[in-house]
Amino acid sequence: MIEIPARPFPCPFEPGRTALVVIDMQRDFVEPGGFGASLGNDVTRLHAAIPPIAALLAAWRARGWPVLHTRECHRPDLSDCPPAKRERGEPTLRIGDPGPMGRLLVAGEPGADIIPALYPAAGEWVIDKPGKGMFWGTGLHERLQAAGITHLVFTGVTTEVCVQTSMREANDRGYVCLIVEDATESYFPEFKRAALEMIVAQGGIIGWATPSAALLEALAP
Ligand code: C5J
Repeated sequence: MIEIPARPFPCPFEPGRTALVVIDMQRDFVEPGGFGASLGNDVTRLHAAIPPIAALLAAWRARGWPVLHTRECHRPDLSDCPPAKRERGEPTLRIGDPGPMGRLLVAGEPGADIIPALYPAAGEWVIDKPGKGMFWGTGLHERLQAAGITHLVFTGVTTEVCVQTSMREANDRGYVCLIVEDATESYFPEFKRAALEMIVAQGGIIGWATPSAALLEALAP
């Protein structure tokens, strides 16, 4: 067992039983013309998380540790996209509408895929999820248990939506959860800050937080 310097206190880390989780680093959130942009967001705000995630992916891959990517997307017939989700607000395009990267947030479309800089390597898990959280409707808990994974390191976008929801779901299921502060981003810096504070408040009520440099240094041989 390794201890990672973290807030609110050092975080236990089990080599080999800790999956790196990369949440929704999809073209639809990160590139112009996708779902994130259709909601009026400045997608360039998410780009700062790409180099730290790439560094963490390299560290996990070098050690042969488990990596899990998620994609928020729906079946082409949208049978797993509730009207309450699709019809909300006044976006320029809705989920399932055709855009410059194909139909928004639809599985198999170019926009729903992961950005080239962080593309999954052979053998890494890719979980398609219809919700914000990675456990809802995915069977992921059973797969993680079968693989003996007990600890999760969270990265990806957006901090206060899919990352925080997934981390809360994981915390409730008994996983030790660490979020990497510079490997997650939001369209709203103030929401990112608040989400990180919520996670570590009250003695780490949802989990731990640390910068990527501290994590990588603690893992160095
Ligand atoms: C959002 C996500 N923000 N991946 N999805 O709708 O955070």
